[in-house]
Amino acid sequence: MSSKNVEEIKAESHALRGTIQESLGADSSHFSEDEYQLLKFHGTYQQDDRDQRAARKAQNQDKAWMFMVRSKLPGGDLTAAQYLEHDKIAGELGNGTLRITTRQGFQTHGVLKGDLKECIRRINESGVTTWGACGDVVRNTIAAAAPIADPAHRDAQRLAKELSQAFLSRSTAYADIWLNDEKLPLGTDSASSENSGSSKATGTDEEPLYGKQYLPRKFKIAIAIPPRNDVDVYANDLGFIARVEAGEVKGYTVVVGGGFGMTHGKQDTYPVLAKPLGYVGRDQVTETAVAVVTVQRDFGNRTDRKRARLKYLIDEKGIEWFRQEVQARLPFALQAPKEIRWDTVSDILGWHQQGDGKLFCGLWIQEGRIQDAEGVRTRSAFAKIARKFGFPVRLTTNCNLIFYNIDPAQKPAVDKILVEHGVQRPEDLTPVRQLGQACVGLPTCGLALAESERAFPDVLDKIEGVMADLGLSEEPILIRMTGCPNGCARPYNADISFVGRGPGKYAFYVGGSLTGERLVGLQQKSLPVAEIPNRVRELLEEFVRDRYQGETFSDYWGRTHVNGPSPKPEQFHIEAPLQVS
Ligand code: SRM
Ligand code: SF4
Repeated sequence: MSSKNVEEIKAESHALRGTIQESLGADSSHFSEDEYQLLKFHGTYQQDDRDQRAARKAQNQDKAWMFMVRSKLPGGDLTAAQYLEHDKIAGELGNGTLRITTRQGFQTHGVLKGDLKECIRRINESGVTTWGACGDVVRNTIAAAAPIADPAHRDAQRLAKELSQAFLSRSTAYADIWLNDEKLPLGTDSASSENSGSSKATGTDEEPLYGKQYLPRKFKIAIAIPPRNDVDVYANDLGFIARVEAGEVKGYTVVVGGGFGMTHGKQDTYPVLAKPLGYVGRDQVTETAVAVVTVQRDFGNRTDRKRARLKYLIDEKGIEWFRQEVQARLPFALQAPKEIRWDTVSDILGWHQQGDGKLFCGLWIQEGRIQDAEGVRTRSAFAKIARKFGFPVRLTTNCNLIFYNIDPAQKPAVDKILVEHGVQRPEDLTPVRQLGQACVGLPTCGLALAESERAFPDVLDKIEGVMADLGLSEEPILIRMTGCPNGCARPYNADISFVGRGPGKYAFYVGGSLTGERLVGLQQKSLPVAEIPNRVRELLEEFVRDRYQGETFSDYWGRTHVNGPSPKPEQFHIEAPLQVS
């Protein structure tokens, strides 16, 4: 363990350089703790294969060190060439899979230290960056995914790229370490396309926005377009919700202070949904974002990282105080937030018109893992489609993938490739399967307490069995799982969720909603995985018995239960019976 805290490491890092360069060239299997903290800002996490940990320890061997590399894709957009380069890198330098993340990014797992520089350099050469994909900065900006070509979605995508550029760290450390010292000016279009969100260094170590210590903690921004909350906007530190009139975006309602991380049993940590702050014109969005981020930079907690997210600052000081602080940094007045109505957090899957005569095809990916498995060769299918047709790709925060700009005449040929490779047709899946999501978890995540991505398909098989027994196969119920309480698959606003507590054990939560606007409550502190089907059966039997005709599980729960006014920390830590209204 390092003797320094993260604030000291950042302050002494020479704009995020530390000794990464030296260690990269050294003949060692991994980096030091201080370097590990700084590496995150460069978009990579040092990990070890946890499946091998016990056996290697028993044989007195070092951990099986490896790296996860996270590509930052504002709005989830990438060109076919960028997709293909990620696919190639995953095969040549990673573990042969590509993981779509719950923030529209890509993760390559299993990269060895000796290949790290090549991996990051090649991602950059394709016009995508990993700079700021992790660390105490503004992370990947997510944006509503589809339909593609209507003015609102086009604007959301443009805005994601604008915000991404505005919050890119200006330090040249990244270029110096990973890009063979080539220095490309910020905003220069690389060979890629305007889709890439590409970023390279700027030729300076000054950080006018972040300062020497960067932000107190990670910071997340989302852009949503009602009525589809496909970015789960309320889970973000800062959200912009489009106001569309006569097909045009007039401005954005601003919501602040969402965040899901917590620690089991630590009641001063808890998930929070973002709250309304105001409404701004389209041309005022970036300035507003800078004002919000800099209030968090100046006032956020820098002594306790568990309480350093914006949500705690707003809880401590109050939303009125926060509004005044933001307002004081703006040359225009924040207007009153607009009323917003949501339908769902789901993606639009399958074939659809994109708004300009072309089609898009939304494809469901099991837990976002693009791979070739027995009978289902998703990775080969997608590479073939990207190579043959050159369609651009958009990733979604539900970890699905969209090919777009497809000429209707090309549809049969695309379908043929999908069928030949055994790729699941979304229409063959139950709504529960289409909606469900699990975080990465074991074996790569160093924080996982229980299985997640690897356990979830089997858990859902069993839940689907229960639902079929009860005649509920067509019901849209949002079920999510995470391997620990950090909340990476956003379990705290789902209908039903399982949050890892220990091997084979999950905290069991119920009561979020299909629109992402309500938080769950704890039902059972520790539920063994084998008991999940019976526990869910009990819950759904009550639903079948008490629901009004046609009522969704979300609406039924909202009508019959009170999870407590949120944020109410106890509701996530104490197994209190929920009040029945
Ligand atoms: Fe996350 C940490 C994976 C989205 C909250 N998250 C981690 C790490 C890096 C573990 C670590 O710190 O060592 C995980 C790496 C696992 C691996 O092996 O790949 C990890 N988080 C992920 C991804 C890949 C999950 C996935 O299944 O896709 C998502 C990457 C998104 C991206 O492209 O940037 C991911 N993480 C989220 C989200 C969801 C979101 O942003 O919409 C959350 C909840 C929202 C929030 O931020 O509050 C989330 N991750 C966390 C936290 C808790 C933060 C907190 O405030 O307490 C941690 C732990 C931490 O930061 O200390 C964490
Ligand atoms: Fe890892 Fe926990 Fe995030 Fe899952 S929720 S990826 S186990 S940190």
